[in-house]
Amino acid sequence: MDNIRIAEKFNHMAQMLEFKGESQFKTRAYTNAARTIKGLDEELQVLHKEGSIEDIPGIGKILKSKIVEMFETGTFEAYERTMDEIPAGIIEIMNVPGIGPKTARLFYEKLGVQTVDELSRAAREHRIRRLPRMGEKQEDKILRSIARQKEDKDHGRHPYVLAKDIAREITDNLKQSSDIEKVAVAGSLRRKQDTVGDIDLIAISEEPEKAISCFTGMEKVEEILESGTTKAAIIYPGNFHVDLRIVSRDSYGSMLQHFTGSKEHNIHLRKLALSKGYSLNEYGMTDESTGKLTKFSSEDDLYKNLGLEYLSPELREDRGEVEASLRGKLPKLIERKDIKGDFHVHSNWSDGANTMEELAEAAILRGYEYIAITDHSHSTGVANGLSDKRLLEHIDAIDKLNEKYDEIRILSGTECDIKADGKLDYSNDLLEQLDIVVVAVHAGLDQDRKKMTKRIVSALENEHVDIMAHPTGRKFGKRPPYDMDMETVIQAAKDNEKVLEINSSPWRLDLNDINAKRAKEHGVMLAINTDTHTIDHLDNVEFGINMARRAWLEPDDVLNTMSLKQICSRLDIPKE
Ligand code: DGT
Ligand code: CA
Ligand code: CA
Repeated sequence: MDNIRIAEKFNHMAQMLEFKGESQFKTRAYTNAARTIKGLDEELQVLHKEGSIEDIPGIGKILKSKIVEMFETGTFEAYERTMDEIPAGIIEIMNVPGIGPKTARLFYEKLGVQTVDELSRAAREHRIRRLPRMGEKQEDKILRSIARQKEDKDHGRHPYVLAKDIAREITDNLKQSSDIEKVAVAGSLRRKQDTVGDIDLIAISEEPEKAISCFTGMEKVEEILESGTTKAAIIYPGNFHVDLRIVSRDSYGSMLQHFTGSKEHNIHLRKLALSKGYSLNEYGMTDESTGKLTKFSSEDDLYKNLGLEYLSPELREDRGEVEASLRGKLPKLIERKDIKGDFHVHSNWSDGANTMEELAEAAILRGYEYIAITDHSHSTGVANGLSDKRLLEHIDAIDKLNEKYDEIRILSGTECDIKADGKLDYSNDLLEQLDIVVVAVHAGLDQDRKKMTKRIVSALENEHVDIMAHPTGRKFGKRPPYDMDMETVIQAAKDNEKVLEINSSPWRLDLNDINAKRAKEHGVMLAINTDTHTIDHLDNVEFGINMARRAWLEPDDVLNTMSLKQICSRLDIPKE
């Protein structure tokens, strides 16, 4: 452990003690030591060997013993104990820039706020401004800090689609080795999170060292970070950190489960195991009274032993899945085969690459019953949006095309702009002539929260509107979501019986899992659309399904699992 990390731990300890209301004397000892350590020219490890740690001003016997403890274990006992005493979310609150231990304590004591999410809700509900020394300004500042911190966290993470391709390339490579029996993806990538921090792989091998050198010896490896006897870590092009762990066949299930996570899910499982008298870790389950270790070669067995139904990796986020599994109430998650069509597709009439025919045939190939062609409206000038006149021609062209195909129904649609004032780009008379109206925000994204929310809500109140596309507007690497009140938008969708989109573009994934789950809980239906601009994009539906599964969606929650007949009656579309 290096000086920087040791200093960070001491600073962290000081924060926690201050939160607990311990004496200044105690907290200062830690912050002073941290400052001193940061300023040292030599590593503490070296000073320790020379026996001169205690010569450092401000570091006495007690702190020295903690430093030595950190050399050995990476942490110290008092630190871990204090961590356990404080709700995990509080630590995160103290990490929000501008919020120190005293303020965190105030929020905790007066408002019961224990997580960053709760804090953000309290600010939005204007409960912060009523506290002493707080006001409207502080509330705004807190919300901005939380948003900025979230962006920073996302920074350095990779979109799922890129990580998936890299993982595929590496696993294909490893599978060729005769020393590797099996290789599997774990971590956030297996849970199909929208972004991943690093890639985690697990391999079964009877020759761990050979397996490791096969991994670290791959041609494209840019840097070997670690190369041990059972685990290794490398940097792969694109700044991908990849971890590999080698396991034996008999504990494969335990390892895979552990390194699939999430961390929060694992913590919950460990608590459950403890309540039954077992301790659980990556090697198996140990009977606390006899000390007997049971290993698991499959995840299925592991979950069964805990009295749980098997949990799809997408659900393992500690968002209620363990409780649901205990009650036998897990959702029957949606699958790709449930999808019967797509409601958001662009042709070369606006900014798509393909003709309507090509799109129809690609949809037939995928076994779809319907596809909506939703070209842009005229405000989106850059995307060659359709004028009123061209929209009418678009409708005619689709009518003609429908005469040609028996296998599929082409729905005439639009992706209509919601203008800055909330009005739509086409008149109601025009919208009425379409089978389906998808609306979206494309310009004026920097409106304030109130305006943007109102803008979207007024679009959702239009009787001709069916679906709100990419509701938050985020794009990985390009822009964060625009500022709007999701809760209000979801409620408006509910009140007006509108559908919210899960945009499957791997650069959007919007709604994300959390918002889509919230929408479902409010009784709002979702549509998994691809926003296709070239026929290959139709297969992006896979990424939308990932989000939907992470949001606990079942087929009945998703509009495009309905048959054409059901769609026609729900959307009031003439059958022929
Ligand atoms: P990422 O890489 O940030 O997208 O997220 P994960 O979930 O892949 O996290 P990672 O790579 O740090 O670790 C992989 C899994 O290993 C994680 O999901 C659960 C398990 N794990 C790692 N560290 C801990 C820990 O401190 N406690 C527990 N219970 N599990 C851990
Ligand atoms: Ca990971
Ligand atoms: Ca990792």
